[in-house]
This record gives sequence, structure tokens and C-alpha cells, in this order.
Amino acid sequence: MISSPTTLGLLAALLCLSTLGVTSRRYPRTGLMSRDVSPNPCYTMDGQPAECRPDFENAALGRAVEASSTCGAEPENYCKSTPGTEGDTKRTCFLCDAGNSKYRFPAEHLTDVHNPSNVTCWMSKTYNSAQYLSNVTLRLKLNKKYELTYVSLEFCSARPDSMAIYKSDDYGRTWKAFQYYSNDCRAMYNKSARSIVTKANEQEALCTEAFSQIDPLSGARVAFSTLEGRPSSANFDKSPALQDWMTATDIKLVFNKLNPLQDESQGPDDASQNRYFYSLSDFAVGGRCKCNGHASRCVRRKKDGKQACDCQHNTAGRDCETCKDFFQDRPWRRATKDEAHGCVACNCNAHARRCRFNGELYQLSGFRSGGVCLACRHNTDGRHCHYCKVGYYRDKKRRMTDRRACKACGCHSIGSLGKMCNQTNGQCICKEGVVGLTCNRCKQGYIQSKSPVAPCIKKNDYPSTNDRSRYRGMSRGSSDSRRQTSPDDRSAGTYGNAVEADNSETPESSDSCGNCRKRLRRLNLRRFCRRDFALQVKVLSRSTESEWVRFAVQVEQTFGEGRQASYRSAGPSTTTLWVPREDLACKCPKLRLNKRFLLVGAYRPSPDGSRQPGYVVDRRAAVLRWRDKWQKKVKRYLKQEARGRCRRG
Ligand SMILES: [Ca+2]
Repeated sequence: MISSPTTLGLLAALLCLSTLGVTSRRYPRTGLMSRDVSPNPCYTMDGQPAECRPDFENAALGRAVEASSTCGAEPENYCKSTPGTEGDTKRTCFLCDAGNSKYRFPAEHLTDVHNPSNVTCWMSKTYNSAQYLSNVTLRLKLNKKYELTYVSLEFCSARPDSMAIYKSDDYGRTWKAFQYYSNDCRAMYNKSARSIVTKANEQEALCTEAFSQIDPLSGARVAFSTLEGRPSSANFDKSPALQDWMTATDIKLVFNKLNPLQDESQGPDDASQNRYFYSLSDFAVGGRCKCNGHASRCVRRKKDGKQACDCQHNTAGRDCETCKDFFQDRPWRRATKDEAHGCVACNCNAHARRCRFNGELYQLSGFRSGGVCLACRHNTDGRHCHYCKVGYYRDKKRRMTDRRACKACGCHSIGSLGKMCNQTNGQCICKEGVVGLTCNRCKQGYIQSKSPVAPCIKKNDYPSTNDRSRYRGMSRGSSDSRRQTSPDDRSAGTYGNAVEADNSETPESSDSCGNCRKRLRRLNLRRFCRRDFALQVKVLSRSTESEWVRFAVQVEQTFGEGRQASYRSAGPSTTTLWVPREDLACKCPKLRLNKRFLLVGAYRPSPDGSRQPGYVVDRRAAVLRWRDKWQKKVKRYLKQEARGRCRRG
């Protein structure tokens, strides 16, 4: 007699499927490759990541089982009832002695190789009567998360009256019921035997009264399928609830009650006192080492000897449940049949080794990229280390990925207004009357003074002859001017070259504002495509913080991509805009209180630390006074972006 044809049928099908899975993985589909050079199953032949899983296995095989009770620590007798020839039951008694290899029934026998022609059994201590409930537990530690499809038990004794299967998915800290078996579900477990699983209770354990009869007296199998009867089982790939339900690190069997033997009422005798015990020959759990679709095998880890997935697709963790360091551009996801969801490296232009994921930016990017580079090196800065940090400018002759892509501004400590220079051409901001890329020379018509506040003064304001000794080395074009006559002059660098300086100046360098105002008000598809954010804001307040001006703004609308195309903030959400003071002096941008603006720009860390919320508005951003027509224009851009125009452009 077998417990259930349907359950076993499913079991056979699962085993069959798993075998097929193994075969197809080991031998490449093309059949051209030999067995030893089988390709990595986690990648397609053309190198694309693909969902992969470890082989299906009996995860219990060879593992230790902790039994709360095992017979034979002190030799004891036990008796078995077997059907007699005339419909009666016959009793035969045996010895259990853990010290005797012939008569021992240890827990190892539960998970050894099951050979039907040489069955090995574990056996609990014997009990006086079935009336005295005695819980006996068996715990199997898998020491790794597995996704289990079945738990299968084969009995050497009669099946218990009541038993339960529990699982833990946190290495034994908490336990959940998997399945109850009882002749009376209501009395024993307060469960209905007629419950069914619906979408709403997919993680609920059921109770069945079908597998608890005393017959057969030995050899019965009870198999629990974790997926059977659960609505999402066909779509298990897309059901996190069911994936959780199947996940286990430990399985515990609790035998709550024995089945009373039919002849117990005949009164106790010697033999009846030791006919009550639990005994199983096989405890199998079928499943796969859980790797979330990102590994095809589990291996023993070198650092701690623990079993762990051999993670692919740039994932990490024992179950490939996170992204590897630096592969944080997208959130981690489990692989599915259709999409491997591998982790993607942050784009840091080869200037950073670490990055972190920012969900807000990911959403703003239309779910394309959310990585923020940390600790940009080589004097770079920004979310992707894609521009030069303050005090440096782009060397156009080198690629952005070059270690020397950013050159020091070298702004003159006296001639310039600060350490910042124009990031594109390296022009420092000069004090009045001072010119030169690094503000190291006096303008034509100006001569050097000794004042650090006004290092170059108009010729007409030049002091009388008597005072001249206070100003040195300023005669135009004079070779004397190159003399380094005092420490002051040394720090003033080449101020003495005032004549040459003026002639060699480009017209632009005298006005560091350039045409920034115009550029800031320009918005085209190309600029829109490069953005990290597009917002409609209203300016609430303004304050100055050293080199920066801080604007508190209310975000009235955010423009994303696809379904997120445009949405109004749920409530009034405020954020901070940071504008370099020197830019604001050029009216780049011209932000006015209580006015609305359309803001399109790239992410940069705010000056008071990258963790602070807010946006930096530099000269590459577009800042436009809000007009209703922008609504249409931005939506048009979003549509073009959705059609892939950005990628082509
Ligand atoms: Ca066995």
C-alpha cells in the first residue's frame, strides 16, 4: 500500500524533470562540445547572462539528522506486530543495541543511500503505550538555503497518528509549519482537513487525514509536495510568496502521537510495553541549492567552509542575494526565464572603485541607472566621476577616463577671486584689472600694486614717485619686472609680464561669465537625454554658504520615463538647489524667489556632503522660467526618449 498515488506521481514527475534539467545543462544544446568543455550555463553561447540553477538533488542525502530519541543507548527489546496467516496479528521481538553494529538503529540510517533490497532504519526509544503522547523530533540541517519541492518519508514502523513537518528559513531561529498529518486534524492541530490554498494564503500549511492510518504496519511512504495545490505553482518564477514558501535551511519532523495497535485493549503484557516507537528508513528532501537564478552550482567557501552559491552575473552573497561591490547601478533582482537581471557596474569613468545605489536617481533616470560613484579619484567629481572637481578643469586632449583628464586650475592666490576656474577652458576668475588664464597678469592700462586686494590698479591711480618704492616690478615689458625682489613678488608670480599678458589674452578670458546665460536657457533633446533629473520647482528661499548659494525649492512636478512620465508630488516636497556663487554672480542661473522654473540637469553631490538631499545646478544644467508650453515640450522629449531617439542621438 502506498500513501497517495497523486503525490507520488508528482514526485516522480519532479524527479524526472530534474533529471532532464541536469542532462540539458551538462551537455550543450548544440551537441558540438565535448563534456569537459561545457560552457557556463549561466551565460548563453554569445555571452549574454541567462537564468541558471544548481542541479536538483536529494538535499538530505548523507547529512546528519538530530533525533530527540534513539533506541539502544541501553540495550532494549522491541516487538513488532505482523499480519498473521488467519487475519490475526503476530508478534515478534528484537533487540536494539547501539553498541552492536547488527542491532543498531542510528539517525544516520535516515539519510543513507536508500536501497529497497537492504533497508536501514532509525528507531526511537520504545514507549509503554500509545496513550502517553510523546513528541519525538527529527531535525535536518541543510546549512544553506534550499528551494525544496518535496519532503519524503518512508516508515519502518506504522505511520504515526499525528505528525507535522516544519521548516526554518533562518537556520533554526524561527519555524513555520509546512504540513500536518493526523487522523483528527481539528482535535490535534486545530485545523480543518478540508482547507484549500488560495492566492491569499499561499504560505499556509494544510492538514490532511489521508496518510495517518495504521496500515501498512511498515514500508509506507508519506510525501509532501511544497507546490502541489498552490495556485502560483505554475508561475512560481514570478511569485515571491511561493519562492519564500519553498525556501528552507532546516526541516523538522515532529511525531506528536502514535497510532494505537488494534490489540492493545487485550491488556498489557511484556510485549505490548515495547511495541510503541517511531521508526523510519528514509528521510529525503528534494530541491535545489537556492541561488536566485544566478549560479549553477553550490560550493564550499574557502573563507569559512560554508556552503555557498558560485555566484555569476556580478552577484554576491551565499544565495547570490545581492550585487557585487561596484555593480550597484541597478537594484538586485532574481533571475527569471525571460530575463537574467544581472547586476550592472557603475559608470565611474575608471576613477572610482566604490559606488552605491540611489533609488531616487534610479527612478528619475526612468529605471535605467541609479549608481552613484563614491570617492572619485584623479581630481574628478560627480555622480559618474565625469567632471573635474573644484580647482581643476578638463584637459580636452585626454579622454574622461584618463587619469590625467583633469588639470589643476592653478589660479593665482592674489590675482584670482578663488580657486575655482571655468571647467571647460580653465579660466580663473580674476580680480579687477587682472587677466591671464590663471589671473597672473595685469590688464593693459593697469600696473601692479602691492595690495593683495587690488593687485593691479589703473595707471592713472599709480602712486606718486615717492610711493613708488612700495610697488615693484610693474614696469611694462621691462626685464626688471621679472626680478623676484621680495617674497610678495614671488607669490605674485608673473605679474611683471603685464605687457605680454595683455596682448596674449583671448577676449573670452576677461569675462568668465561667457555666454553661460544663453546656454543655461537652452533645452534640446540632446541635453534632455543626458539628464539625471527634470523637475518643475518653485523657489522658496535663498541663503549663502561660503562658495555656494543655497535655494530651498518646492518640487511641483517630476518628469521621468514611461509610466512615470509625469507625476505631481503627493504632497508638497521641498528640496535644495546649490548654485556656485560665482555662477550666480553671472546670473547663471537667474533664480528668483516665488517664481517657477523648469530644471533639467545631471546629478552632482551637494557641497555639504553627497548624502544631503538636493541638486547642484551648474552651468551644464538647463534652467528655464516655467511656461505652460514646457509641459508639452518635455512630454514630447519623453516620447522621443521612449522611442529610443536618445540612444541614436
Ligand atoms: Ca535508510
